[in-house]
Order: sequence, then structure tokens, then C-alpha cells
Amino acid sequence: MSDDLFLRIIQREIPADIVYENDQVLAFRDIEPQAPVHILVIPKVRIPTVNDLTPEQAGYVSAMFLAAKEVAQQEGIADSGYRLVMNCNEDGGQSVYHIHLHVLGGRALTWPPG
Ligand code: DGP
Repeated sequence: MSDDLFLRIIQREIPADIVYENDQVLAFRDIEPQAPVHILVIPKVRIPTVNDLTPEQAGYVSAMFLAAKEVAQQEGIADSGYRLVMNCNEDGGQSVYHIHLHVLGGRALTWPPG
């Protein structure tokens, strides 16, 4: 059994509310939503943090952004606006070590973050 929680979601070992999928990425609702729409977009390969990204994996990063755009349209927040966030390591607030793009929207979001 993998110790990578999000790989276990990809492998359907852990249930998730999946909203989008293609051959490179999976998107599902965050279990602790911070906004009316809070979806995580993840690559279907294990990349623990942004620091681990290689040039060969760049296609996954573009696939994540394209999926985020699709999800925002699906959720009806593309025009009102949304935020894409990726946390890295402890000071960045990362808690799951499989890179993920947070898609947040459905309300006005404050800036700068705390
Ligand atoms: P981060 O702190 O940037 O690493 O974000 C991790 C997010 O993952 C956090 O918002 C909560 C979410 N999360 C953690 N465990 C699960 C889970 O088992 N299922 C789902 N859907 N989301 C999870």
C-alpha cells in the first residue's frame, strides 16, 4: 500500500468526489474546503513537491493548469474568478506530499494570504 495519500485516491483505494479526469491528471473536491468551490488537481505520477519537478515532467504541470481551467468552467466560477495555489514544504503550508493545485472560488478571496 502506498504512503502517498493522493496516489491511493488515483488508484481508487480511498474514495473521493472526483470532478474531472484525463490520462495525466485527476481532480476531486478537497475534504476541508476553504471556499464554496475547492478542488484539488493532481498529476497521475508521484511528484512530492515542486522542488522535485523535472523538465521531463513539465507536461504534467501544463495538464494540471488546463484541467484547472476546465474545472473552473464546470463549476461556474470561470467568469467570477478563482485562485490557483500550490503550496511547497512546511513554510508554504504543504501537508500532502504529492503536488496538487488548489482551485478556489465561489466567493471573493482576500489577498495577501496570511
Ligand atoms: P496542502 O496543505 O496544500 O498540502 O493541501 C492538502 C489538501 O488536501 C488539504 O486542503 C486537505 C486535502 N486533503 C487531505 N486529505 C484528503 C483526503 O483524503 N481527501 C480529500 N479529498 N482531500 C484531502
